[in-house]
Amino acid sequence: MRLFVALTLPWEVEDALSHLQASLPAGHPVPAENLHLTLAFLGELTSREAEDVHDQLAGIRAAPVALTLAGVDRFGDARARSVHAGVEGNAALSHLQEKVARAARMAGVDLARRRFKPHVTIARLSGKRVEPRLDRWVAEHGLFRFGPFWVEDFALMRSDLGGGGPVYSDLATYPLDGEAAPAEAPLR
Ligand code: 3AM
Repeated sequence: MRLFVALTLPWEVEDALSHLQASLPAGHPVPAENLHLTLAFLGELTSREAEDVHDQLAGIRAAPVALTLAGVDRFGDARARSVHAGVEGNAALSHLQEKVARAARMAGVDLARRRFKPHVTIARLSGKRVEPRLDRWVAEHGLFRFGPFWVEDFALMRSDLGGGGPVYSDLATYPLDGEAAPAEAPLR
C-alpha cells in the first residue's frame, strides 16, 4: 500500500481553502476532506512495514503545532502539476517533521532526502502547459493568509490511486500533546 504521514486540517481551514479553490482558473480542486500537509511520503510498503512504521510513529512525543498559511504557488515548471497554499515555517513543525522522518527511517523506510517545503495542495493539474491566467492567479493571491490555527494530531494515511484522483484514508492518528522543546516554547 502507498502511504504517507500528514497533518490533517481543522474544518475552518478547509472552509478558507475552499474559497481560494473557488477562484482558481484551472485544475481539479482537492476535495475538502483530502486537504492535508504532507510530513513524509513513504511510498509502497507491505503491511508488515506499515506496522513497523505505525509502532515508531506511536512513540513520537511532540507538541501541538500552530500553523499559518501564507501565499500560494504552484509546482512544476512549464508544465504545472499542482497549486498549493504555502505554510510559514516554524520550529514546532520542523521538529515534528524531523521526528516523523527519523521514525520512518527507524522502521526501514528509504525516505527521499528532499528539503521539506511545507504546503497544502489545493488543486492538481494535468501537466499541460501553464496557462497565463494560472500564473496571474498565483500573482494575485500572493497575500493570501490564514491562521494561526492549532493542529493537535497527525496521521498515517493511505493513498489509493484511481482514475478519479487519489482516495485517502486515515490508518491511524497520533496525538500531539507533548511539551514544547525549550527552543519552541513561547516567550513569557
Ligand atoms: O502534500 P501533497 O499533496 O503535495 O504529491 C503527493 C502528495 O503530496 C506526494 O505525497 C502526498 C500524498 O500522495 N507524493 C506522491 N508521490 C511522491 C513521491 N514519489 C510524493 N512525494 C515524494 N515522492
